[in-house]
Amino acid sequence: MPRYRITVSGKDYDAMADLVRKHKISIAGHTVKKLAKGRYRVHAHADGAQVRALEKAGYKVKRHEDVDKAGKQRQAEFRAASKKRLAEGTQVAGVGRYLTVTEVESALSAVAAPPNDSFTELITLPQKTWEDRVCHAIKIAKGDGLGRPGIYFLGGIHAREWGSPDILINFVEQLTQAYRTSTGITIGPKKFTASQIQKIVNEKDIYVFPQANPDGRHHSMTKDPNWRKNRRPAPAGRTNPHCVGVDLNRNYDFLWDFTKYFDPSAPVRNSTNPCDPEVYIGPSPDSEPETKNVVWLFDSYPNISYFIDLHSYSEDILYTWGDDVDQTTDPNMNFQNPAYDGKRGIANDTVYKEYINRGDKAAVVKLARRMREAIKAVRGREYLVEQALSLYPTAGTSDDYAYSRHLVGPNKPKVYSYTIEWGSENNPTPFHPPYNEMQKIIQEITAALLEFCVRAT
Ligand code: 0X9
Ligand code: ZN
Repeated sequence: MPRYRITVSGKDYDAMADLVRKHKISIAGHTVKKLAKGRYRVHAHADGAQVRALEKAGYKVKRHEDVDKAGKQRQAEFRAASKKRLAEGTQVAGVGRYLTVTEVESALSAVAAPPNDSFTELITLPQKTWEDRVCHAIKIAKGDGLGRPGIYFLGGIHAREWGSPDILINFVEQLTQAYRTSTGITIGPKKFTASQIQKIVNEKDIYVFPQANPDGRHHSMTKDPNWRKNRRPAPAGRTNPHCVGVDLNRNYDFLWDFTKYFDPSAPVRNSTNPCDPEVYIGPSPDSEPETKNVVWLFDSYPNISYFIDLHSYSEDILYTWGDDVDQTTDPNMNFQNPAYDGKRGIANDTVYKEYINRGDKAAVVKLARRMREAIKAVRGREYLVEQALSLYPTAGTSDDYAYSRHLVGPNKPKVYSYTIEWGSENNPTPFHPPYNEMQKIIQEITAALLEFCVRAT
């Protein structure tokens, strides 16, 4: 049965929460838009029967493209651009279409090779993926020494969000070239001076892990365009193709066992069912090789104090927390306090809210606004700076895990954390927009990341 991208609006918080807890709808874009008179609107994927059931239940539903058909169209464009390139003999990565999984890896190796090798290091991640792929990250830094802040950018966790690795490859290519040649970087009207670029590389350690889920991304680019999870084999006896894989952004060790920590009526976007096509949390926290690789970088480079995970879509810059509404007044009301088990995750109640230190909140929001301004300067797109929670709480995500590390483990540094959801909900196939639009997104997010590197101290 065809599945559609839909815009669905409901009359109040409970109606929206029911989309997840009662109707089991796959929410797509992150942001829930607040409309007039208490109504809310969100993007989702649903088949015809689900659309009819929602309409019957009183929701307003607008149907957009058939997601599989439109996704196949993107794949076809990608194949056609590859053929054309081959025929023309152009092997330059990044020209005219998304990079393949292999090209992301080779582009990263090229950036780390001479003439950049005196200020870069290619890092081989310790865990091979389920399909036996080896992943790499890059460290960009000239010199070393105590007190250098580490900044960690991650991409490619969700398979269908094709553009995050492309953004990060563009970022490392631009940064290393400008540093090596002592030049500035101009992105549309936005300018970074040569001296700003020198300072980033001479005074900070930049870690970039562009493609953390290569198996999933390859599957999405060549088979099922809407694939989100990794490719962990299905449990024995399960033949439904959706029983393959874990949602890596539900697998981190932060409130992972959501059934224990959340209110049973909270609309948590997590599932214990391996056959859930979207948000299966995995058999145990940090069970996946891809998750372990992300965590390994935090453990191996303890000066990392900033983290941004790139996702799509919605044009948002999200900051911690994602499990409940932030509060800055009661430090005892926190994710580690068992007195609140079974009570978390209802956005419009006062029973539980997640504690964040007031100074930290001010600092994360300030930097998020800097990124927002950089994005806007490129071509006017206005990203929203928001708490990650939205209406739907989550557990086991990278941003919350990264910021929680210093609260859980002794001697772990504090990591200010973000998720950027690039790309507009008005793009067709917004998880992987047509490449001419993606090129513009690459520019604006590169500007945001450079601005972040300038400002994060
Ligand atoms: O749900 C997610 O994993 C992210 N959205 S996406 O559409 N790319 O899947 C958002 C994660 C935001 N962070 C938290 N909720 N903590
Ligand atoms: Zn995502």
